[in-house]
Amino acid sequence: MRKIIFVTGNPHKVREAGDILSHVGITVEQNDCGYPELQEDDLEAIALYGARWAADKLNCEVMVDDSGLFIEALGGFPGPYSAYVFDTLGNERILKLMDGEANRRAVFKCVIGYCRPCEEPSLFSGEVAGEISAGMRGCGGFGYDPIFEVGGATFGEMNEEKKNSLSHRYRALMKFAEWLKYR
Ligand code: ITT
Repeated sequence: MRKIIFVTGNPHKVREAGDILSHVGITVEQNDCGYPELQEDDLEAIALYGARWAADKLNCEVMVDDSGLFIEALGGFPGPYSAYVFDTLGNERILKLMDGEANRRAVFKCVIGYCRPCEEPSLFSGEVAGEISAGMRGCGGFGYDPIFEVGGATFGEMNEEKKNSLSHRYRALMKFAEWLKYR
């Protein structure tokens, strides 16, 4: 098994990535040293900077994950600000913003950044289209999972195996694992 340091403060991401990557011979170990999150409009720039910064700081190969929920009716909000908005508003108030809104379409995106010390980072993105539910449903998962619905069920209502077979994170990590095979 190849072990990769996953720099994140979010243990839920580590568990999901660990489950997904275990099927392709990779284990992940969390390091929560944190990295400066640029105030950028796209997840790619945040992941790129974070991966390079963490590889140089820890002097080993690392991965980071920057994710965001983009709600169409809200012009892509909260997008790259998803962590801040989750901490300040939370799911209930996002649902209030969506009150009476017929267009419930949303996309969850994940960008994995990978880097080795003194090398250029590589990025792998994945996304899944879904809808913002009318209310919070399900007690699985974390973050926005109770309000993000795919095929009639929220991520919060799915078991881990189901979410990890179709999520934005799964899609990004599969591209990463495929690329890593030859590195
Ligand atoms: P790190 O930056 O330390 O990795 P974070 O939780 O701040 O951890 P993000 O900025 O990528 O990570 O996350 C944006 C927000 O979206 C944050 O509130 C997460 O909890 C949430 N989030 C990320 N992935 C999610 C998923 O698969 N399901 C539900 N919410 C998710």
